[in-house]
Formats: sequence, structure tokens, C-alpha cells
Amino acid sequence: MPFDVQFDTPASAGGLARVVFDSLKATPHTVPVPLQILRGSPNEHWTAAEHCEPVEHGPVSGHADGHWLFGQLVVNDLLGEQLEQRVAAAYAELYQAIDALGYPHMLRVWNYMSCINQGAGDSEVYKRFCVGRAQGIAQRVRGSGYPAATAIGGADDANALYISFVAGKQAGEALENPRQVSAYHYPRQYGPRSPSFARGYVVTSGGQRVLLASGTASVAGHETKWPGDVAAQIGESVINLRELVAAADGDFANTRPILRVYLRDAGDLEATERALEPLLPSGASYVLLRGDICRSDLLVEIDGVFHLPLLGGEAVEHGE
Ligand code: 3EB
Repeated sequence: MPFDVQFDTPASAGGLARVVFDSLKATPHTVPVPLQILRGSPNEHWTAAEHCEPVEHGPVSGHADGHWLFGQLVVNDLLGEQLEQRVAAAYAELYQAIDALGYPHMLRVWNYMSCINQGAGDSEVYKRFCVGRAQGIAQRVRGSGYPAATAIGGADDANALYISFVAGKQAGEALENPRQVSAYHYPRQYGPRSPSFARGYVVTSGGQRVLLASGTASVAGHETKWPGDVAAQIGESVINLRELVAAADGDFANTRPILRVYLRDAGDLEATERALEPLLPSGASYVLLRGDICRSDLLVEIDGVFHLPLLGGEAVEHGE
């Protein structure tokens, strides 16, 4: 198993990361997600097969086990004229850090930022974030492609960008969704620079495969489906997740995913649970968080981790 993710474990030392929801405070032992919890666990615990040690490089800190690195970086004073430059600098530092620490393959990135939908047209914070991110990772994206990613708004008063990530000593495989235009090929209407992320990323190790699913919303082709209808958007999002799992040769119904569900309007909580519960595999667990989705007509987004069976005929690592 490359790594495992569980909700609601008692605070314990060790592991790759303890992700704490509804928190603004990064500590050497915790990775904050600055979004209010509407339902579910206060934390996510990422564990690894090997012993984990703290690592640090410049503004990036985290834990690593020799195969995987879970790290974080907080950008303060995000908003203002320098937003693109600040994001670009943060991403450049991120990629410098994973190189220097010996985990050069970026697998998965979460971006939680203040005021994501503030500003009109190309001046919207999310679109400017995309410009900065693209500048910061220019030349740095390797053969394995872009990482999986999430970009969600919240903690508007914090005026900050909370980046957390998983990087690997070895690359895995970036994955696209056949129902969706790749985000990095979105047309101009969505902003001056298309979003730099893959729909998912698959890592294989120790005979196991793990799919890290990007933020998945009600987008088919490149268009928003079902504006104004949260239940229908959930249906479309789950179809997209199912297709993504199928693209990784998995069977959605037989997975036990650990999900983060982001909801724009806390008043949609009950409608969301009603729509979501029957669509998820029985082994699924999720936390519901209050967050703004990067397109203002999107009401809900879902990301998470799926453990998949090893593909038939694939070599299992030797040496055990
Ligand atoms: C979409 O499908 C919804 O910019 O990192 C989802 C996941 C979305 C990640 C990102 C944006 C990002 O286009 C938006």
C-alpha cells in the first residue's frame, strides 16, 4: 500500500500527515484545511508503510517515508496586485522543495484560497491563480504530466492560499476523464491560462494501486451542467467520478473511497446528503465542507482517494 487515508483517528504521532478540517493553523504535525465542517470527521490521517520523518525546505514543510512526501506551504497576503506573482513564486518554491528533498514527482495538490470568486472576468481570483500557477510550474512538469488537484475558496478573512501536496520519489500516471475536456485544454472563455491539473493520478506500489481523484464537479465537455440544481450537479459529479475510476480500470461500486465534498451553500446540506447517499458505494465515507467552487455556477465538488485492485498481469514488486 503506497499510503492509507482514514478519517477520525485518535491523535497519534507518526504518519505522513494529520489533515485538520476547519483550521487555519499550520503546525509541524498538522495540515490545516480552512473550511467549515458541515458534516463528518474533524480530520484525515495519512499513513505510510514506512517510518515517517519531518522534512523542510524553505517555506515547505512536511513528512516523508522514503517513498512519499506529504507537504504544505501557506501563502499569506494573497490578494492584491501581486497575486499572480505570489502564486507563481509559491509554486516555484514547491517544485524546488520536492526536487531538493528527493521527491521530484508532484502527484496531488490541494489549493484552498480566500475570495476565489472575487473579481469579474479575467480579474477573478481563481483565474489569476491559474495564471500564477501556470507561470510557477512552467518547465517543471515532467513526463508524468500535471498532478491531480483541487482549488476551492474559503477563509476569506485569512487573505491566504493554503497549499498541501503529495509528492513521490517515483512517478505514477496522470489520468484524464473521457467525458471531460482536459482542464489544461479548456477554451479561452475560462481564463487567460488554462488550469494546470490532471483529472486524477494513479500510484502503484507494494502490489496496490491508489487513485487520487481531483476536484470533480458537474462539468461535461468543458461546460457546467445543471446550473442552479445542486442534486443534479451531484449526480453529474458522481458520473464523472465513476468514469474516472473506470479510466483507472477500477469499478466504482466496489471501492471504499475517502471523499471531501465541498458545498457552496450550507443551506443545501440536507439536499446534498439526500442526493449523494444513494449514489455512493456502500463503503464510501466523506466529510462535507463549506467551500466556494472555482466557477461561480458550480454548487458542489468532490475529491478523494480510491484504493484499487492491482491490474491483472502487472508485476508485483519483488523483495518481500
Ligand atoms: C473543473 O472541472 C472544476 O484549478 O486546480 C477542479 C479541480 C476544478 C481542480 C484546479 C479546478 C481545479 O474545471 C474546477
